[in-house]
Amino acid sequence: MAKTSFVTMEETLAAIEDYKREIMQPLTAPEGLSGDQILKMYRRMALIREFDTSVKGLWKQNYIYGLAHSYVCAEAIGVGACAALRDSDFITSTHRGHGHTIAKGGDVKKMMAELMGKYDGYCLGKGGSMHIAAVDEGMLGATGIVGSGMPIAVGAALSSKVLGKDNVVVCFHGDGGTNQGVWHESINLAATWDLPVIFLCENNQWAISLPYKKASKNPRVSDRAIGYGIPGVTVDGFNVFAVYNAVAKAVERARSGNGPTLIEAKYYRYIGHFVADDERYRDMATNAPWTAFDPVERMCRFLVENGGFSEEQVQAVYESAKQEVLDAIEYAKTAPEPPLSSLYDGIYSPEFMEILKSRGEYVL
Ligand SMILES: Cc1ncc(C[n+]2csc(CCOP(=O)(O)OP(=O)(O)O)c2C)c(N)n1
Ligand SMILES: [Mg+2]
Repeated sequence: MAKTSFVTMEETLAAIEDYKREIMQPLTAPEGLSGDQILKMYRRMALIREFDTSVKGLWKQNYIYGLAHSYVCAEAIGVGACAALRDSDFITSTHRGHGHTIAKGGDVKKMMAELMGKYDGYCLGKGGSMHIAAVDEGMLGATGIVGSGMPIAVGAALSSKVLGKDNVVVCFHGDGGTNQGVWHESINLAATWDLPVIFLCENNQWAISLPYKKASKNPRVSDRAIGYGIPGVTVDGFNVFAVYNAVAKAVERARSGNGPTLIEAKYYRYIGHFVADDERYRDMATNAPWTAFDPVERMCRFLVENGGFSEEQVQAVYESAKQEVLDAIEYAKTAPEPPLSSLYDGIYSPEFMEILKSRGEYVL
């Protein structure tokens, strides 16, 4: 079957020129971040890259159930954003949640076990890739329903405000999510009540096979902020420091009671939408020019050329992340399956379980 390409090579090259002219920012280390912190950010990016690259192969070998959406080429966004947060802050995620979980400090062993449906996984093997949650890390959950993280983030921000805490929430979402009704309702409510939430749109210019410019007349998501009376900014989504700076500023505003910010981190998904995507909707040759902005490679170049690290040091950090993922895969492969007795665990509250048992409706 002939491919239907919604984006031609000519349009791709024009979009790249627009990105270079309007969005791209040079990597400059933010003031206040130590060399050690910057190296840790690179290691998190490497962990995400290695984790999600492995997932595709493991899925093909039937180790991983369901589907999985890779965060490869978006590493700068999750890592840049989470580096600007405290451990006690929260994030909400999307269907592309591995990267967000790792960026927030998630343990790759527990994540890999979760993806393989094992009992040691973050959600006892019941969440899998698309519904992974790591509440102890402040990661309130990935979700397969586009846009559905928005009200969860607003709810968490409301609870923080009502309880008098100073936690903030970063709400990751895709460009496809911005045309859901709940996106508008959530931002309007958060803006009206000055809630401590940062709406972080990962604009990769595609919602599966639909280019964003065919879904919205104005391709700049951040322009919408004016409609809610909050600040809006577009940043280079391939640049970990650009994301860090924008989120740090928004966090300061949110923590001091001044309400939400809408940040659009613009990048390009030059890989398939999910593990089974044959990208029939586009000419795969149009992906190649975008790989020149690979966020992990850009960070690697920065560290060697401007960060004061040797190539060997940077390579060693990458290799240690790679080994951590390999160890996680071995661990998850041999981790125990969930026992039958765990069927209801994590589904109902203990109180409700007692009610079920008293009604004789608890079958185990
Ligand atoms: C409410 C809803 N509609 C449709 C889908 C099918 N779907 C899954 S992912 C996706 C595209 C999401 O695009 P975007 O929000 O830009 O995120 P990206 O995958 O590009 O990161 C769609 C339409 C869904 N999961 N939920
Ligand atoms: Mg998208």
